Amino acid sequence: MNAPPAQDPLVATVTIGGMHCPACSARVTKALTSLPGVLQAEVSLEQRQATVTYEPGRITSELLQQAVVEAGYTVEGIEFS
Ligand SMILES: [Cu+2]
Repeated sequence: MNAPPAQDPLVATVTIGGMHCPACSARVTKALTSLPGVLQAEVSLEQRQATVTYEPGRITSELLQQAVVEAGYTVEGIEFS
């Protein structure tokens, strides 16, 4: 048997303002995936949302917001599910 699995990853949905084109969404994707603890970030330009999969306990709304703002965009809402 393999080692016991780590805790199940969690998902946050971030609504982002200021994205206009695929280069924008790529920039946001890169900013989010570079956060320690983030496993995956899928950014939808059309829906203006990022779906962020992360390891429990390693991500806060402040960290998500900071990454997006530093990339040059705004956060309009964050939902943890
Ligand atoms: Cu753009």
